[in-house]
Amino acid sequence: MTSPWATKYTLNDLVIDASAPPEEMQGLLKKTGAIVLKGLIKPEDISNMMSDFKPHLDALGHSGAGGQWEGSFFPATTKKIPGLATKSRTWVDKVLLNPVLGGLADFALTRRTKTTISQPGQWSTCKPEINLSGLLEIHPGGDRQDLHRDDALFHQKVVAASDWTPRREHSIVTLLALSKVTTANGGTLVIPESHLKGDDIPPPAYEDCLTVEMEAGDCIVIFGSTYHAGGSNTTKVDEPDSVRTMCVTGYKVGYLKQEENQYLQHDIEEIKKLPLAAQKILGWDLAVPYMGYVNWLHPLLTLGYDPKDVPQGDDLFYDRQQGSEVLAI
Ligand SMILES: O=C(O)CCC(=O)C(=O)O
Ligand SMILES: [Fe+2]
Repeated sequence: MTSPWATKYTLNDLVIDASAPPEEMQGLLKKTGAIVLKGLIKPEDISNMMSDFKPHLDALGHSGAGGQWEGSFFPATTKKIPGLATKSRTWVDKVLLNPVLGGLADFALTRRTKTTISQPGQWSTCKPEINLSGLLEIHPGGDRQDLHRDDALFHQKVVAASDWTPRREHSIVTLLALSKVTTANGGTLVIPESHLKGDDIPPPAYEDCLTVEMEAGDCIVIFGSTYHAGGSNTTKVDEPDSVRTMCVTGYKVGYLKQEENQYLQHDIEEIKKLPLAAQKILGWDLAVPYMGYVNWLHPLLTLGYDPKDVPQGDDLFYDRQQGSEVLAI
């Protein structure tokens, strides 16, 4: 019997040029639940990031030493580095503030609702923010992860649907290749269209997956409700392309808790040095209306901003622009 998770897609069907129009990317993502952006990040930016991450990777010692993780979700041979925002300015400028990734996060995760808190019927727009950031480097011998939907973190149950509709996703995750990514070195396993299949049927199996192979600079974008897993690294130590280095950047709906707690992860003095747009998407922003205030006021004030440059009063609850053209999403 054919698996209900079996897909008609091949890897090539998920691939789209990183310079394609946003509507095309969104259309493909809605249909498949996962897309591969070809050539998103330039080679010199990849090599700058690798130089920034090298001391952190070296500090972890020999791969396979284990000790970084107890349990099965990440294999012991996976080297993991957290908190990229204060480890690589290139990551901040080219990945965190990447307009293509930011645009896809906005598309899937912005929430806009007519609310009544202090005034009747006002539009409030809540922008996405970072869910997690990290380097995931799978070394030889690493076993594949369990297949999962990242949105399970948010206690989400997926209901089957024939088409994708707004508000289905609670998060999206992006995995940027910093090395060549192959089937042998642990390419991500993904099940196209699994985002439209419900939790009322038995979960999928590895046979239902495609393996995503990429060149450095390519990036896979996966909806929070799409089944996926890191692959097994079946290569031998020192074989060519035996180390799979990927940078994970996840986004979530602004009013949900972050998977990687940015406020405790980073040295606040380092956060103060980042551009405003980076500070906001990392979480030093309000999820309008009024989620995440400090001292009843806007959290950006904790980074030393002048109160006159920061929203206050009713701007903490409602959009200043209350146009009727605003769509509820
Ligand atoms: O490493 C990968 O390819 C996927 C990682 C992943 O899905 C996760 O850590 O949630
Ligand atoms: Fe995942």
